[in-house]
Amino acid sequence: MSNNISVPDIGDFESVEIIEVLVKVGDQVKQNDPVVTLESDKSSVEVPSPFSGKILELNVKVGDKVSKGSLLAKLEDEGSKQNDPKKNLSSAKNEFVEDNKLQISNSNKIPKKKLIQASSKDDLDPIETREWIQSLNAVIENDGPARASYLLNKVISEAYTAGLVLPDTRTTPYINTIPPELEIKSPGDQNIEKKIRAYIRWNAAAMVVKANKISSELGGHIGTFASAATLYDVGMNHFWRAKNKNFGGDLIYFQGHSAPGMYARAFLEGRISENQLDRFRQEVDAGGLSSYPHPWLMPKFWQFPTVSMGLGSIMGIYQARFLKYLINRGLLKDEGRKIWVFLGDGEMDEPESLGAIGLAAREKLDNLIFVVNCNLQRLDGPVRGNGKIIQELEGSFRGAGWNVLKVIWGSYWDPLLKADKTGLLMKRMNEVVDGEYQAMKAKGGAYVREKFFGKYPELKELVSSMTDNDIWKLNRGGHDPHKVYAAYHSAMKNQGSPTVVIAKTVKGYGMGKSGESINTTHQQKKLDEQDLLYYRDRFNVPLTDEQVKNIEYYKPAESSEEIKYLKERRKQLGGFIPERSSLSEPIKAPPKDIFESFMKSTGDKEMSTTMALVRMLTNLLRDKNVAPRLVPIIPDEARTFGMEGFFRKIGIYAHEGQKYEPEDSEQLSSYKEEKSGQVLEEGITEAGAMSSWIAAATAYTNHDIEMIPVYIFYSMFGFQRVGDFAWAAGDAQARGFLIGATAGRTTLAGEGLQHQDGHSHILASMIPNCVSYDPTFSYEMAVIFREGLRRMHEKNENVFYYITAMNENYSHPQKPEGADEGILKGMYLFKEYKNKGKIKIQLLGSGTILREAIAAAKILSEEYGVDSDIWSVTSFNELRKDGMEIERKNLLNPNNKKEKTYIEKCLEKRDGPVIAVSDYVRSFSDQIRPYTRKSFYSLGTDGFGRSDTRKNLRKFFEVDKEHIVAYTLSALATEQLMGSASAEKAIKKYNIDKNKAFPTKL
Ligand SMILES: Cc1ncc(C[n+]2csc(CCOP(=O)(O)OP(=O)(O)O)c2C)c(N)n1
Ligand SMILES: [Mg+2]
Repeated sequence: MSNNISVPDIGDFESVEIIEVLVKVGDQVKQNDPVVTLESDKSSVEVPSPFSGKILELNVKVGDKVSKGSLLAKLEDEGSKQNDPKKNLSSAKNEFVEDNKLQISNSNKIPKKKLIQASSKDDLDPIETREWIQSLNAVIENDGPARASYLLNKVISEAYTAGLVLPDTRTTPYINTIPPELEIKSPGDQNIEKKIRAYIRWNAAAMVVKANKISSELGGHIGTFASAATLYDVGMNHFWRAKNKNFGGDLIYFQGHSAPGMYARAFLEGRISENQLDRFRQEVDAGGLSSYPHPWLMPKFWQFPTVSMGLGSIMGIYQARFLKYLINRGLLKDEGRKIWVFLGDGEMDEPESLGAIGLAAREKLDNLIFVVNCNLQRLDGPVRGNGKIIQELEGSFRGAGWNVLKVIWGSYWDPLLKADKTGLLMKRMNEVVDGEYQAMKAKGGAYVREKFFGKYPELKELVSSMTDNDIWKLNRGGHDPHKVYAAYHSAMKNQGSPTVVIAKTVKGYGMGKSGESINTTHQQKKLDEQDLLYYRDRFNVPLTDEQVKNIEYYKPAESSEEIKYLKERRKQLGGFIPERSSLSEPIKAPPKDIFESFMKSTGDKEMSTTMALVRMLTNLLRDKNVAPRLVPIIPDEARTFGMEGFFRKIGIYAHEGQKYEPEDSEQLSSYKEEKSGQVLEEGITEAGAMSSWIAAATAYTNHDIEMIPVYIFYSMFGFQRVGDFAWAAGDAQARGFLIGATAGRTTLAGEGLQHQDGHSHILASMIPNCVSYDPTFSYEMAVIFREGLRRMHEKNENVFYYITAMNENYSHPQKPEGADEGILKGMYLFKEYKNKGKIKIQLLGSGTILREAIAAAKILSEEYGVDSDIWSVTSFNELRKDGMEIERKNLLNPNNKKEKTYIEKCLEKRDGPVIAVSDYVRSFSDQIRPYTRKSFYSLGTDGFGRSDTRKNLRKFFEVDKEHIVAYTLSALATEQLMGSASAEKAIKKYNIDKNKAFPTKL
């Protein structure tokens, strides 16, 4: 029996062209193997075979036009069933049920918590209140917390039904989430850990103070790590598992300006020398330590650049999501690895910090743990003087669906809270604002007695037997290793949601008058002798006064119990952290034939470079080495770029699969979500998409697997929108492709000022390891893309590619013989006009405007007798890099024969001035001006964009063929290579308005 393979529902398109036939008669195909590729004027899509079997008959050829239902081929049936979307659906449903089970069983783990008795002046009937509370306690006692929660939920539903206004439940009281009786105790030796922490604190402060003795230019921070030392130490001693050959490793995003603390620990571990500590922030001669976590500067140490506030948060979230993606796609095994992200409370104001917490909850990222160090201060002063940052954050995270663990009070508070039968202490804790809490830690025990406890006589009485010093010792949760341990332990166990540990600390903890909890703490980097002696005494660091005055570091002997303990703990946890390494295998670059079709002329067929790129990616999905590693990342623009064919072909990643039958399920490009889906369809979040890209682009080091991320976006919403992420990507040594689509100021016609990009290449050029290209033709795109794959993913060079792709359709010529090298270096000779032989110009063009230059050259030759060499400049940026480097070399070697820049080699034997044109601002092409050693005129798109047709826009910005002709003739007159009459004639002929203002002023 035979089966027909016909064109399925292809959406809105009628009569689309077949551009590839991927099977022959006699071929054995499997279900879902591609049979033909169809291309509309916007996108290309493969038609998969609905069955397995042998091709009996082919009914179409390349160039044929087909519509829904057209017969493509006949297949000898092998009895395989058609792809059943309903089947996928039911498996997704099963997963859903499983997930729900997880949540239900989780809810059994709600900690048993005794409610305290409530009483206040607002309570009209305290006896009744007590009865309610006693009933609840009885249910918890007898039937367990699950039953108690059930009953409460029922009561709440009833209350809503009765129209009661219920209290806002986003926040819980201002006490620790985990009650003392449910705290899991640390198995560590607290005495030794305390000593280790003291030495780390000391050394971290000493390195900053020492550096600033060398020069106050060097800067540094003491107060941040001083507040966070316990939060880090507990993780290092008990939780964070390093990467080694048996385990992938937990990933820790350290708060950027707490870096001295990490160096100080690495010093005790023997990984960083005293000499290096002495070189904190003195990196210019090798061997110094970088100010903040910078993998570029310390590539074997730091993993994540975090110091630009807010980036760590969102990059950590997408890192956790990408880890799940790799696991769900079967590329990594699930080892229960965790991503920990340390953040400052001030930092949480960055939109990026909270911007993706919804995604983290939605994706059920239980591999993610945030620790927000709430020392209540930022740089200038309090984070929320009039409010409570911890409560505010709790509300945001709980509202988003996170597991929130507040660690507010240290163990010294436990007996007081226990003794507080009326709830008054908790009431006082709730009503004091952060500005007051900060002042209390700056002003001592007597002040706290008066201001905090003194408000209510009962509370004053509660602490009457305590000395001021006892009151001063009432510690904050983030400084109590027991509380921190219990929270981390609970965070590690949590399933089904991400966790945030919100810890309350004191900024500049231990710094005393010089910087504890005072508004200027953040920038305190100098401690005088008295301050240092105080700091030593506060933490019992065994240094003599003399040693303190000399600001010596403290490191006990290798045989000491502290060093042995510290090393043993790390050994148990698999090695040191942070440490950066890569064990990934390179990916073999695909054979040339994958790209071969792009090297040929497209004849009359018109297409955009975006379409060419999408076709290239489709071809790459047929390469067995590359296909599984490709990570297409799209921020809700797949249809804009003609990539909807990817949805069905490789699926959209969705950790819960697809729980619904998509509206377009019958169509070839239907919206298919899958647990093992490959496309990261990010929705409208450039920051999120970029964070995904960075996670994939650094998978070679963080997960030891080389991935090939290709993030495609509107070029205007690229570097301009997420420039700081791109900079961090460079620091992190990302490898992957950024594709700025719909690029150019005049090429994206109708969209107007905010969409039209005339400068993304300039922004790209600022990132030292970003290689950028503005290709015109599909063969240029193919040569560049292939080389990118080879350099980054086969040769593992630490560069990333930015390539612009356009949406203008035109036909593409065949690749000129031997053009490859020039395409990659940045320019090659595309065409020469040498019929007249007298006057000549060098016409340089990039992107779509090269085509205007080509058209102008024809006019100049035919109508004005001007010859030209037309150069396709694929990268002004790469040419500039070469120019700068060679020029520097020549200047440094005045005795030697001058080396030539690549541009010079291209142009030295060519006559005439240079006219350089692009769809970007003039400074893009101006970059190469000094290296051409010729008179140089640039035309570009300086000014705000606006909506109009391409033709009108190019006229407005004066980059159309008519302006190129007129300006060229005028330049030739300026150069005295011809008279001015021709230029005047052309200006008149093309109606060029000499009185029009310069476009930047319009
Ligand atoms: C994007 C960005 N803006 C500003 C800064 C400068 N800066 C560094 S630390 C800091 C204050 C940080 O306060 P917080 O997040 O509370 O951290 P803490 O030191 O208190 O732990 C500021 C404003 C920066 N690093 N990044
Ligand atoms: Mg802070």
